[in-house]
Amino acid sequence: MTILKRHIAVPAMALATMFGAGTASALDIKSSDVHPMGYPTTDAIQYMGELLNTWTSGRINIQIFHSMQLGGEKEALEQVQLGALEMTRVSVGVVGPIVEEFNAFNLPYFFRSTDHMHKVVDGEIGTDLLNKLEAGGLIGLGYMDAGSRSFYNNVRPINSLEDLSGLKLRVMQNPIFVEMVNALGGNGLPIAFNELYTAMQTGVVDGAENNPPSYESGKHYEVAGYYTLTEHLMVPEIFVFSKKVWDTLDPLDQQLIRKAAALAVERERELWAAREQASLKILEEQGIEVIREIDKTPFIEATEPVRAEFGGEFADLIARASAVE
Ligand code: BDP
Repeated sequence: MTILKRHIAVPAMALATMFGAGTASALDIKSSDVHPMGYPTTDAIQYMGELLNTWTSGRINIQIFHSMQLGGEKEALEQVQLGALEMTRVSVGVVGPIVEEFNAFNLPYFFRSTDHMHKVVDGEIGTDLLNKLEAGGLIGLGYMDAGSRSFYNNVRPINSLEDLSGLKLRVMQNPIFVEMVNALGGNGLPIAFNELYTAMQTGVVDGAENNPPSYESGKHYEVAGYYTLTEHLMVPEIFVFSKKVWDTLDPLDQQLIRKAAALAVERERELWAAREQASLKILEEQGIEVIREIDKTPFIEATEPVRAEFGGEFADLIARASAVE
């Protein structure tokens, strides 16, 4: 609450002076997210909307289409590229097919820690990649946290690499993740997030992989109760604005949106850490046995060909990111 007040109050005065003339027109930003309200990403975008509303005395607003109301993330990105939707928050996982350098962040066992990931995405590399999105019709506003992704399924508990053998596992819609699961001995199937629960329920797949908040919030544990913290991916979230719409905006409004976006990132990261712990607790209360102790070495070794194949195309970027301390 204190943070909310501080951020709303301070810039409001300065910005009111800048925008006092009120010549710019009203702007209703529609933004989509696959997660429900109450998830760190949706709460952060809601906060961004509150900031913009306050700073502009109600002239700029964000309306959130949450809970997959607008379908999956691939479609959402397409809508934003077309300008039919102003904004969306998606996983960097589905951005690789638009700007392939993003696949550096989608490589298994790439980031060494959350701190390493933050330093890379918040530094020059992360900014360069956000800028590259413009060519794809997107304005990158920032990266949010999404922890690490781990496997779950309804066939057997995963205690070793061998246990993944032959399992049909859903991945995000990007060939890199299909290859990753295949390299681990499973069968990777790209499916949109909004179709995943049913796909597991009907046996189209045996399971999937995700961070604890998504696994818990999507109630995937109801249909795939074996969860092992393999932590094979640390894929950040990203939120993007439609370049088509952006180019029609008053530069001062663009500045306001960027400022509110930066504060939304801070807010999401505060919420994320707490939510991860809360989700693990809910899972345990639901009787899900979360296997935390697993030797990751065989998983790291088995995915080496994926890092070599996909990372080879932007080896310089990978080397720069790896060198970030
Ligand atoms: C979640 C991300 C969401 C993705 C989803 C997925 O927050 O953006 O859509 O994973 O697996 O962790 O598709």
